[in-house]
Amino acid sequence: KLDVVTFGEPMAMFYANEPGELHKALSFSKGMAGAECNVSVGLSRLGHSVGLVTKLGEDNFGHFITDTLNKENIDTSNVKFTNEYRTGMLVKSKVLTGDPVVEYFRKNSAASTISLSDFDGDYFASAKHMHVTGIFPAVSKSCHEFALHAVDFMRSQGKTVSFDPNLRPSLWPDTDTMVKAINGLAARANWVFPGISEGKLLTGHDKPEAIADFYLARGVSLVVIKLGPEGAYFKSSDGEGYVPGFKVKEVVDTVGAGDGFAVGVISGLLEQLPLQEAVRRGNAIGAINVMSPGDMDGLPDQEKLQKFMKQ
Ligand code: KDG
Repeated sequence: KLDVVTFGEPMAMFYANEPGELHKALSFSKGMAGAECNVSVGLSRLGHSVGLVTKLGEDNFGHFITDTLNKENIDTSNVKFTNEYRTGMLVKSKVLTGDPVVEYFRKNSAASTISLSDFDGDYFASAKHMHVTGIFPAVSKSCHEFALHAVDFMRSQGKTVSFDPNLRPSLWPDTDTMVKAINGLAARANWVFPGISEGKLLTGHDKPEAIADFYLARGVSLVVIKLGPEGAYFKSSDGEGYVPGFKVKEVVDTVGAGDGFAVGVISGLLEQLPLQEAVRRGNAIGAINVMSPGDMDGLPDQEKLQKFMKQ
């Protein structure tokens, strides 16, 4: 029995230790990346049981990833290994302000070969909730099919599904294809968490209220829009509102903030917090996450989270 199941492409990540152009960096730290991994780690640290479904290369990065997931108490019994393809990886620059540069080495990766034949309905059905991001459907056509099937399957089982668009234009052939695919998945989910600029691009609307209405009209029950340091806006049939963000001492790395936000909202809703409180928790974990260098180092346990939220 799992609280949450997710699927995606975990990668080995090398992030530069000194600021500057990526090709000039000489020393890197190693970590695990992948939006779905970040969300899994965050939920697990807060005490939820999580399973991650993926395919990895039979190589040192693949084993590094399963070791890391296992250390975080994430169920890896549905992770497959292949000898034919390699585990994906990425390198990331260090910046003093703004977003770092990310370069991928993931084309034809092991995870990109995931297809419908890998879908294990019993495993998915053992979870109460599923989290999906818009990255995995961008990885390959067969990954896109897998994502659509997983969402339809979970909904047919009466489970809830959350969706974070997580737009990665560099992984899509063009903007139109990306927008269609992402909105197609979003409309199938219960809860959708776009960033404000993603929401603008995906819906053609500028205001958070209008972006939320776009998805509510398509059958989504809750839309939470991330507004960066300003916090978030939420709307559902139970109500709507703005929830202010938390003060951040020093922004170290913005990557992973959205994943932290998803962790907060999903865990809050699974713990039956009032909607507004769940969104506030999303803001808190997003803020905590930008204060640390890797994508997931900062993700808090319940104690660290409560302490931060009391400040
Ligand atoms: O959301 C953080 C992710 O962007 C990062 O961990 C890498 O999954 C990743 C991606 O494909 O960009």
